[in-house]
Amino acid sequence: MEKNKILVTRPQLPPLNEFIPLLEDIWDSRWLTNNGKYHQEFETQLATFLGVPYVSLFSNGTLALMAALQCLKIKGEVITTPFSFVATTHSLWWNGIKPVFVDIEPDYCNLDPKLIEAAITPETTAILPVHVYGNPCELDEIQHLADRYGLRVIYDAAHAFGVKYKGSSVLNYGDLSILSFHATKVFNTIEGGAIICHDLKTKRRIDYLKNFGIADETTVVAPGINAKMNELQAAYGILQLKYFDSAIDGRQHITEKYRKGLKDIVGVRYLENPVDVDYNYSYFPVFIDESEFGRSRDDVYEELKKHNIYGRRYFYPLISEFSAYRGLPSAKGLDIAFEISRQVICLPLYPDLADEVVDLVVSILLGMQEDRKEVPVKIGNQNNRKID
Ligand code: T4K
Repeated sequence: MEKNKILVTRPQLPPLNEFIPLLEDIWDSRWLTNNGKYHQEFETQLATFLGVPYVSLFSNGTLALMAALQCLKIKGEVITTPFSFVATTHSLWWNGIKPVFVDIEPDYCNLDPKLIEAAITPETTAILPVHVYGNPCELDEIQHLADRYGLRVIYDAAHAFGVKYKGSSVLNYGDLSILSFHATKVFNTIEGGAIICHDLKTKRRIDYLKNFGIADETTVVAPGINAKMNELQAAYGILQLKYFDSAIDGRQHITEKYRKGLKDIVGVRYLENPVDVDYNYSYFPVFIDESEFGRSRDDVYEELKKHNIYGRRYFYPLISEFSAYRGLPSAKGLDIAFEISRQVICLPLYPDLADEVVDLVVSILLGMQEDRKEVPVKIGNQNNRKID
């Protein structure tokens, strides 16, 4: 039963026979971590691959976020989105920064730049937007606001590995961007992450911060942390780069198949690729409009589970609903994010997902809609369902 479960994602691994010689080399060298040769090589290759100036590897995306905030000495209040994985806001909390939630726009579920200005106070120092599902935020508008108010911008680009806007990496926007290479991401190093920055001085500072602030044997220049990626993961990451493009092709194929299958189902919305964007097909969220589809998002979630298909409700509940944050004044009135979080379900998506699974998901959704059509029309329907 466990084995037959179709989960929302399945990590892509490099061929084991290619990894073993690298492991043997690491075994021979006895150099396991602390800026080893694979770490250095992976940073160089990644920068070229992504088309960015500098990459600093981390042991995960959360520590990369925390260190990015430290690097820019961010304090006070930071404007961010409630529609993300909790790590985005937790990184602020761990730095003693007050999160200020601003609602999202309904199309791509990213921070709504039109609402940012009203949330700026004398305490605001930065904006922490997220490229949710890998779809870029309104990059130019956010930068314009940041310039106008003297704010820093740190992008949580955990979902945006390989995404380009107008031919250039989205990671080139803002002051810093962070990536996650967690097992569930389009590009994984088992666990892992990175900060992308624009100049060598900043990279040096980031590199100190991820290694206890150590500059040399007798000098500690900052209260750093331990957030280094080890040699095994760096070697694994170098191998993964070779397979990224084919993985994206596989994801694109599955995404297009879903879109084709779902296009005529009323009340099921999916995202098209944004204009001017080379997308990475990292997630396939669908949004269930209960009043049109006749069944709720949770009905869909449960129905899929009956067929051993485990979608995930990323991101439900909102971060602003969790106990640590719900007392904040900005946790209220996030109407669009609230609505979207009740509609969204991410369907299984990974490069080698079988076409038959997509067909099954589509037929389950079609079947649910058919069932709805058979519901007799009642006057004053308690569920407020629209009957075609
Ligand atoms: N910012 C954003 C916007 C993020 O989305 C994340 C992480 C971060 C920051 C922080 O980056 P990291 O510190 O994680 O590098 C998962 C991931 O753990 C998390 O990395 C990710 N976002 C988040 C969106 O998803 P869960 O709690 O959903 O993970 P889990 O264990 O339930 O796994 C999800 C699915 O993947 C399951 O169906 C099982 C499958 N899976 C999972 C693992 C770990 C596998 O098939 N193999 C595996 O090895 O959080």
